[in-house]
Amino acid sequence: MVRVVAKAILAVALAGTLSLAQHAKLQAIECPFPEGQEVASEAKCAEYTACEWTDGTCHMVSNDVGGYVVDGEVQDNGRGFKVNLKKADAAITMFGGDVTDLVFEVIYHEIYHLQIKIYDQANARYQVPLPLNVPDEPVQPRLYTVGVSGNGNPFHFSVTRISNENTIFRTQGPLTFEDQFIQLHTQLMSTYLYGFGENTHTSFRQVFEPRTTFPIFARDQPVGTDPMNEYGHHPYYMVVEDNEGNSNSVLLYNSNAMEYSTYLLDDGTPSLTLRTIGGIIDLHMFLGPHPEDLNVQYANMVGTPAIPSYWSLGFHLSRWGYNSTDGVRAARERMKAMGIPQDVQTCDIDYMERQRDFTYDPVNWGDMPELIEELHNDNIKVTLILDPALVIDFDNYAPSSRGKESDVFIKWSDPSLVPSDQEPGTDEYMVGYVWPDTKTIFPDFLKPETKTWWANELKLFHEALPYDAIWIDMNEPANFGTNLDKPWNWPEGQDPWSLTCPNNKWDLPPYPTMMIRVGDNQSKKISDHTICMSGTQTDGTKNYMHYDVHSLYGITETIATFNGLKELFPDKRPIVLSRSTFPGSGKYAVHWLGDNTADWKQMHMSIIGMLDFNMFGLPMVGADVCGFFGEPDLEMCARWMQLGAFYPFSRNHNTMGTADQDPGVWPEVGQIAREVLTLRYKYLPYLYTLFHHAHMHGNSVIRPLLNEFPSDIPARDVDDQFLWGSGLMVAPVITQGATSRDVYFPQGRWYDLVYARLVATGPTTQTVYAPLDVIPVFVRGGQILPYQVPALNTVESRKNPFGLTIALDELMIAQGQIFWDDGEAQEHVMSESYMSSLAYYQEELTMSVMHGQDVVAGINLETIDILGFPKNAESISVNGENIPSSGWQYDAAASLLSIYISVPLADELNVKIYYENGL
Ligand code: MIG
Repeated sequence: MVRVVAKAILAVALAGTLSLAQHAKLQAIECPFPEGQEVASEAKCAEYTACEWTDGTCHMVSNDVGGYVVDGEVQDNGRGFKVNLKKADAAITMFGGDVTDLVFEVIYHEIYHLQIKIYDQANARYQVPLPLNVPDEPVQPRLYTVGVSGNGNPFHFSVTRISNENTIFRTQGPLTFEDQFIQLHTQLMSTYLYGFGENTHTSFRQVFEPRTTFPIFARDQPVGTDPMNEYGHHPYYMVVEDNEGNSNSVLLYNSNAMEYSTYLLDDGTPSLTLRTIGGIIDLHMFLGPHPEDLNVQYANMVGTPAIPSYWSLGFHLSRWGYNSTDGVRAARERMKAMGIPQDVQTCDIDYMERQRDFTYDPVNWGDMPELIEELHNDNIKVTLILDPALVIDFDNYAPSSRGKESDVFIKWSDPSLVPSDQEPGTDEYMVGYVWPDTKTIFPDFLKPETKTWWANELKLFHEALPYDAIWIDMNEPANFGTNLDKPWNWPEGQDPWSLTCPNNKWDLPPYPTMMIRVGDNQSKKISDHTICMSGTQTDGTKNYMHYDVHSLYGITETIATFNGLKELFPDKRPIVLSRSTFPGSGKYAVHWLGDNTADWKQMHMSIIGMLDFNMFGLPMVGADVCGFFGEPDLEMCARWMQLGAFYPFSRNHNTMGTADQDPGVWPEVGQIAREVLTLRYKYLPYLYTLFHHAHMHGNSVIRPLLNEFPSDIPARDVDDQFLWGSGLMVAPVITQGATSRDVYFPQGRWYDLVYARLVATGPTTQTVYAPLDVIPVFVRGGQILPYQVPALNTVESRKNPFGLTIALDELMIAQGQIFWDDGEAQEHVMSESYMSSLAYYQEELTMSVMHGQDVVAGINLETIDILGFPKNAESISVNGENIPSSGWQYDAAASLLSIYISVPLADELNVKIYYENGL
């Protein structure tokens, strides 16, 4: 193929007819049936003119008949180019409503970033109304070229990496662009495909054989192992292209219900089908070239992650069903009795009066203000849950009546849709039913008035209960019993009722995606367990169908809550824990991975979820430690506490009606939790430094091995181990009864974090001993990790002296950084933050302080552990002066040199070690 770099356009003339081989290849491009692929038959296939039955498969007709034809010459506009497309044959369709005239538009953004849009020439269609960060002017040079077929030819396009001619995107078969069904197929460079969420995939690497399809649409769907769409909407994937680890990533910026399929063509070519049932095709492609570069590039476009307040990196304890303030006190007492570190106590919906937001139960939680005060005096922060649905009780419930005054609730898109049995006096609001015992309405968080009203409610609530953080649940949004006779929790004795959605194009789309067939979709509808797609929302300028903006509910509520807390605590970082997320949520939110079960398989899946969300630019993530549903036994909870100690967001949480599972419940788990959380607290300065990089640059915090070792082929399949940044590798035991596990060590030296001994020099796989009280954690040679003497909470630990873990590589070199600030200031002012860089080279450690000396006043650096030091030192000087020989210790068995000093962290430091080199 010829590459035309100058115009960046490659005209590919496709032959009018396809060869037999091409036909065979295209048979893999499945024709999708709304009822599911099980119904495939020749007769069924014949119902769709866009489909063809050959050799027992129903597949899309070939591109020259079924797709679009390039209609005119390419128009270059300096920023990229456009070309018009025309439907090849109007008679060929899946569900009708084909858009006849399309625009294919390429927009160059950064050296590594381009955007490709395909949209209706004549009529504006819905587009995601949340802005992305793209440069005003395109940046040169470009790592890519885009090729599109020439005038009059069947439309296809490709994107090529210039440096090595890797074709990172090459459409295959026909493009389908109908009002409510858009489908695009591309071939991929390899099957090293990662990402897409939020869903239930059971391996980090996606599966191509057998063909696998997953839905994407925000939904209150607990974790399981079948392909299911869960709480968030992240149509973003990454492919590692070749042995060198060149990688690209692609976001389909579209919020409609979707699904994607991964499969192999008959000749083995890895392929991907993307389907969405609204909006436009809006692809953002990134060229890395390496996975961690992609993380940075993507995060910069959607917004880099929030820097969490320091205390939120501490341990959180939670459960649904403490049932009273005394229930909380008892759990807190168990933590104290066992000496288990804790920073946050969370209260779930059982604190509320009749499960109404902004209230607390006067009977069992009557002394909640006192409880919060006690916790605060104990250095514990308090997180309270809120649900989006508010009760319709305008006379007795002020938040709703104020909301009505400001007109903040979601309405039916047309007055004729208001059901005749809807609660009187609810105007055109869409009425549903969730946790409270009366019907509810749903705030429209896209609307500016809603944000103001919500901020005010948060403020009034804080006057009653001085919380520190807000947890927003049920924001897919969840509604109970939609389209069914009545919600499962409908009050006894009342006539059955439920929110029932109309039969129109929004609530009964021709292709509702596979989501209606998976999980607990009882009504087999897209509106199942949520509100009707026929709702209307507005951002003040435009109106939107809920059909289009459904998956934005979570992010818009997150932003409203974040900004509300910002006003409430002008000098503090807001902490908002959200269940539903969308690209860009990481800038505001903490995320937990939803309703999991106390199950070993799900413990493993939590690592996958955590890796996914780091890709999605939301590194402050974790799963419910010890499982939400079900009851863990001692062993499982011990293992999960160990793994959870390395989740960025570390919280033990549990459902209603189950036995307590906080670590203090079992003395043995309590002991294990104390040890492992103490280890976490010790290395919080390292974790915090990683979050600083995430916030400033968009880096991941939790990394899959492939981000650090992109050309290491075995590392690409590892998803039961993960890294903290580039320095620490966690290999948790997630198998029942195991007392050891195999660990894959990529290239380099790896030391045991606790025992400071060299364990492996990779690449190698080794079996590591891990009895119940041990979680294998390794420091990577070449890294310096800052730490701080731990304490029972971060208020205390932040006052303690620092230390350094220096892990030497083969060349006896190591480096690192320390970031520090007051841990909660809203503005992340660099000049007021402490940053030092650490370099160890030729037996000399230098710490250079860049800025922020004031913020570390009074904190000393006291211990320096050098791992992999060959023999004892003869003398050691600190800032040019020899220290007495009592100032260090050498453990020959571990090859560990420990140096004891006491110098202000604010000062420059030089430590020089003299030892007899050689024999
Ligand atoms: O329908 O607030 O995912 O963490 O404990 C259940 C009660 C509602 C779901 C959340 C879970 C929380 C629970 N909530």
